[in-house]
Amino acid sequence: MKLIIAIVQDNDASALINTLTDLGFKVTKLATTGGFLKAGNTTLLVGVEAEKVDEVISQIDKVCKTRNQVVTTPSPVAGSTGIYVPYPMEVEVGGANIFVVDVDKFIKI
Ligand code: 2BA
Repeated sequence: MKLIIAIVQDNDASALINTLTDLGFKVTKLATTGGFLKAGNTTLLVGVEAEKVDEVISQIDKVCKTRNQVVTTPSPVAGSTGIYVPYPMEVEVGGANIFVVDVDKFIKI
């Protein structure tokens, strides 16, 4: 058995959960926060048999879209002045970041 950990954007989460559950996959949704943007994202846990991993990844690929997001970081005008101005920077946030890990044991009681 494998555990798919997929970090997706909040905007795609509902559609992806619906798609996966309609196909019979079991999904757990976690409300998470990205370390860089400090913005909310969604982490999905999907436990599946090894032969189903590719099917889940292909559904994630179909639903989740890459988007550009502007993040404003304070940037020093000059090192010695101590004055900071907002500095907009565009980052591309992935459709999904996916980890697939081996499950030693799955117990349902
Ligand atoms: P965040 O950490 O908020 O990152 C959002 C986006 O900001 C990233 O998109 C990336 O394009 C950019 N970014 C992240 N760290 C950066 C840095 N040090 N310098 C410049 N740009 C940076 P994604 O790579 O698609 O990541 C989306 C979200 O997936 C991340 O949100 C984080 O929550 C998660 N994630 C990505 N890679 C991960 C990893 N190796 N381990 C754990 N979580 C990860």
